[in-house]
Amino acid sequence: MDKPKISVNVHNEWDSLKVVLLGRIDNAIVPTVKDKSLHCINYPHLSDEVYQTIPCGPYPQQILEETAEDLENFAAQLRNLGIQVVRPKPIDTTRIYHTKHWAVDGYYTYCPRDTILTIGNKAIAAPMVMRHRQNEYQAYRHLFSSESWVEAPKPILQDNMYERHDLTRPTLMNHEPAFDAANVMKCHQDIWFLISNTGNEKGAEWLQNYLGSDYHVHKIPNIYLDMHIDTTFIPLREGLVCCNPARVNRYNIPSFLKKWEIIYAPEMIEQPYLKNWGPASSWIGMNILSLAPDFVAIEESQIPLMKALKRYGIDSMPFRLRHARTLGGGPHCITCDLRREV
Ligand code: DAV
Repeated sequence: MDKPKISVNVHNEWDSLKVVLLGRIDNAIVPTVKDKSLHCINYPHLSDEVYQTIPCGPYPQQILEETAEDLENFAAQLRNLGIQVVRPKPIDTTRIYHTKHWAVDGYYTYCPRDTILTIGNKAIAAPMVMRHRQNEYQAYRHLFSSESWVEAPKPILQDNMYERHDLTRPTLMNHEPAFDAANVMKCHQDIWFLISNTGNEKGAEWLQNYLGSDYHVHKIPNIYLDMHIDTTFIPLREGLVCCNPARVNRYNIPSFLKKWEIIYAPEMIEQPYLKNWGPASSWIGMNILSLAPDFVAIEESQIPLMKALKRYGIDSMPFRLRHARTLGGGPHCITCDLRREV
């Protein structure tokens, strides 16, 4: 018999976590089809020549094995807290996925956050910006009933959607709605949407239109152009947000955050990582997952950040995630909250 489907209930980033989706490392690869989408999204700063030399295919065996172990241990820690943990179905990332316009292989299911956006009682399969990830949602579909499942229209993603001549502007163009789910933070009716290489204006407008007038999608342009919102803003509870001090300051802070109390993240503790395998910066260390308004899951080496949070009454559950930077995913990225309760 099929497992019962998850009934989604998520209104913010901090209510008490009851059910969580945790990624898998099985079959993770860096795509071998080195097209313009992979270049402009994951490696915009690399020249054409250097881009052609980046490693691709399966991650080194040690990275895969240690990450599988870290994820199992993290799942056990979460279950010990009474949180239900569900996992993606392994997908064949080497299979070629094609549309009329292009053909690519896959990537991974290590970061469900990138692909699935839960708001209210819906799980939205995002209109992914990288061709290699357009089919990734298949790994998650089985978890949800048809009432809770929503698929955003798939963008066509022709070559003119990507442009990396001027890196002071997003490399993702605005011809059609496209965004990764990890560009979004949820704070009740206020939805924060980072305009960046992984989310465009039309994407924010599609989301606003889909959610309707009960919600306000706040576009956040000109703060961080690279990938995803969750190394820049981490809302911790109503009125308290952790910000990246290298990107956010009192001059560029979005006006809807003016009344919020801000914790500027302390300097990150650098994790060892394999250069050129992944697109993440050292700020992946501030990518934390709230378990409750006063309790977060955090990568174990980030002790200064744990101390900074403690001053605001927030305790930490440290856990091991040795290859967060190489794989481009910390605690927030590798999870997706499916149920939170007050
Ligand atoms: O700045 O390190 C990481 C992407 C997280 N999903 C950064 C982006």
